[in-house]
Amino acid sequence: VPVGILMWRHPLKEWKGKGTTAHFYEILLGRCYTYTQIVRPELGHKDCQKIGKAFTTAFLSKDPCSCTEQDYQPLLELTAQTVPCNKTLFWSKSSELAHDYTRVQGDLFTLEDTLLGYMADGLKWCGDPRSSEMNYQSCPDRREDCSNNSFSVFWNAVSKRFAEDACGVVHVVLNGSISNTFDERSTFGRVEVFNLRPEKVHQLQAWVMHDIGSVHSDSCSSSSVNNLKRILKERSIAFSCQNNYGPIRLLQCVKSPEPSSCRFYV
Ligand code: N1C
Repeated sequence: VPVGILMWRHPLKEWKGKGTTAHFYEILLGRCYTYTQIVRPELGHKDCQKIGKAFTTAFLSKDPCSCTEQDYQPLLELTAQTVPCNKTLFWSKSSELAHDYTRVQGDLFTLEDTLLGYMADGLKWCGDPRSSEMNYQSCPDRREDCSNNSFSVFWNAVSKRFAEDACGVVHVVLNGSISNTFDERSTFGRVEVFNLRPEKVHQLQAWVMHDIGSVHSDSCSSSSVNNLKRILKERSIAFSCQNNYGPIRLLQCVKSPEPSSCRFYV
């Protein structure tokens, strides 16, 4: 028998989206150790080997288009983490700004400032039912292939838990330079808002930030933000909103010190 035939394997299915991030498992483990040993040494007891295994077990050898939140349950249990009340920061279409802010305001947590969010941030992953390996060639695209794909389902599950765990006054950074400042189809609008627990979340405080120099397109009084206000009212959670919240504005200005809109700070 020609050697070539013995070595033949099922080709992995081709999807429209980019494949698993190269060195996915090593990055995952490295980030787990960085987080639990250096960023938050109080979590030094977490077992990163076990966490890494639970992560890959959730999606390997499975159809990446029929993923369920249940698949990630063991991983969620191993990465349980308490965020203090009043310290949760959500964001929507404002990832960079929100993370810039938690970097200087170290007591606030976005999901990426918790262990599991930190590990998965920016990575892509999927498996294949006919192989025990990751598919580095392609993964399902949320729009063009399927919405129940391995990473969309993951972000839904962890965002849900993050919101369920929140307590006290919680915050959200929204992008006022796009038309849909509050987008009901975003993870924040679809998952997080509906999983806040009214019995322990007293208020949601929104900060609507405008890009420096952009035309003022949406603000606290816009219809999309009013929609958020209405949803929260129905859920008995108080709402407050501030345009261009000073401390975050200052960070925008540091990154873009020229425009006249920043002169106030100089
Ligand atoms: O859909 P979004 O924003 O409103 O999601 C943001 C919202 C945050 O409050 C987070 O807690 O949902 C959580 N979240 C993440 O933390 C996260 N990290 C990376 C949701 N999605 C996250 N990603 C990836 O960004 C993921 O691939 C998802 O599809 C995008 C969502 O970004 P968005 O539309 O700006």
